[in-house]
Amino acid sequence: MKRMDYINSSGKKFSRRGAVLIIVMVISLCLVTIALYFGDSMLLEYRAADNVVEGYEASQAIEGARRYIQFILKNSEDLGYIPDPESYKSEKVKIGNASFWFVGRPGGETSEDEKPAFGMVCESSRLNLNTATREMLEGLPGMTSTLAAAIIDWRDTNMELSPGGAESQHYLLLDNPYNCKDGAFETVEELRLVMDAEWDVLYGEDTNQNGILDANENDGDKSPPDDNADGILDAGIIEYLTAYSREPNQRSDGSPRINVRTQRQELRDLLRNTFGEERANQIEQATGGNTQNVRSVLEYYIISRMTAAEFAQIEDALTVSNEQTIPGRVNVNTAPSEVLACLPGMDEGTAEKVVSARTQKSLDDMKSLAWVADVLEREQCIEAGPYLTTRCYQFRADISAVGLNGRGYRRDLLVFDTRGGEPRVVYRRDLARAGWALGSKIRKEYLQRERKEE
Ligand SMILES: [Ca+2]
Ligand SMILES: [Ca+2]
Ligand SMILES: [Ca+2]
Ligand SMILES: [Ca+2]
Repeated sequence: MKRMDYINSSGKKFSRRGAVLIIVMVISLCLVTIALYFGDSMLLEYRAADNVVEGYEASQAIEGARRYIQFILKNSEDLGYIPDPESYKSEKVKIGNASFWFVGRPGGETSEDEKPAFGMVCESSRLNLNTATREMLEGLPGMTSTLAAAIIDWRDTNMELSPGGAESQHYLLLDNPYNCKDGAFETVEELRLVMDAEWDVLYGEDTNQNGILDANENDGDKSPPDDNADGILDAGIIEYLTAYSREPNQRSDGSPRINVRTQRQELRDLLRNTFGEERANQIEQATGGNTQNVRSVLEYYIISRMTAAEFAQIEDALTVSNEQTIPGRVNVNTAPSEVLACLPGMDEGTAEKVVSARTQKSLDDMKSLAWVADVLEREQCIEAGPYLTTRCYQFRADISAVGLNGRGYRRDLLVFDTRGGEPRVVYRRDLARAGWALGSKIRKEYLQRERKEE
C-alpha cells in the first residue's frame, strides 16, 4: 500500500506516524496531568478526611469531658464549694487519640507567660448581670455609665428610662428593631443586644477568651485585635459577668436555716445546743439581742464576737433572708480583684488585699466567711457582707480538645448547675471560632511533633 504523505501549510511533508506520535504524547501528557491532579486532590481529600476524623475525636473527647465533670461534681464531698483542683485532671487528659483541657482562670496567682490556668471556674466569682446594681456594674474595668444604665433598663420590668439608659424607644428605632427585654438575662451573650455593648467593650483584648495575654493580643494593630501592646491583658466585661450564680438558702443537709433577724428563740436554742448555756449567754450579750437589723450573716458574726472556729460551726445554719434562693452573691475565695472591687465597702486596694490574703489559705480554711473579717476593716466587712459568699453551685468548664497530633481543634463552653444534686448543663456554646485557647507552648509542641512525623 502506498504510504500516505501529508503536506503542511509550509509545504513540508511529514509522516502520518509522526502525527500519531504527537497526538499520543499530548494525550499521555493530559493523562499524566489528570493523574497528578487527581492524586493531589486525593491527597488533600485524604488530609481533609483525616482532619474530619480528628475533629470527631476532639468532639467526642468534649463529650467525655462533660461526663467527667458531671461525675466530679456529683461525687464531690463538699457540695456547694469548688472542688479541689488537685482532686481531678484538667490538663491534657487523654481519651483515645484525643486530649482535652479545662481552660480556667488563675484566681489570684499570676500564671506563667502564655500558658492558661486549667480547671473549673465558679460562676459566683463573677458579677451577676441580674442582681448587680448600676454602681457595682460601673466599677468594672471598661464599663461605660451608659452601658451600665442600659443593662439595668434591659432587665428591669418597667419601661422607665434610667438616666443614660435605654428602653424600647431606643431599640425600636434601630435598622433591625426589637423590643427591650424587660426581663432577666438568660445568657451573658445577650448583652450584644443591649445599647452601647460594643464588641471591644465586651471582649476587650482577650479575643480568644482564655484569660491570658496571647502574642496577637499584645502586638498593637499588627494582628487582630487592635490592642495597646502594654504587656497587660485588658479583658472585656464579659470576663467578669455571669447570669447564673445562685445559692439555695437551706443548710447543706437540706433542712431550713434560722433567720437571725426574726427567729430569736431558734437562734438561742442553736447557740445553747452548740456552745452550752454560758457561752450562748455571752454571745447573746455581745449582740445585745439586736439582731433584727443585721444585713448579713457576716455582720452577725462580727457583732457577736464569736471566734472564727465557733462561727464556722453554725454558719451553715444561719441566714438573714426568707427566700428559697439567694442570687448573685460573689465568691470571695475565687473572684478576681476586678470583681471584688465593684462591691459596696470595697475598692481596688481592699480587693487586692483580699486576693493576696487568700493565696495563703487552704480551701478548708476558706469555707467559712470568717477569714474575711481578719482582712477587711469592720465597716468594710459590714458593707460588703450582703454581697459575699464562699459557696459555689454553678461551675463553668471551658473545654478545649484536639484529636491525634493536635489536629481537629474543638472548644465548647459549658455551665453546670449542681443545685438539686444531679449536675445539669444550663449553658453550652461552641467557642472554637474564638481561636486556639491553649497558649503558644502547647501549640509549638504539636507542630514540632507533626514536622518530625512528616
Ligand atoms: Ca426596662
Ligand atoms: Ca487571650
Ligand atoms: Ca494585636
Ligand atoms: Ca493591653
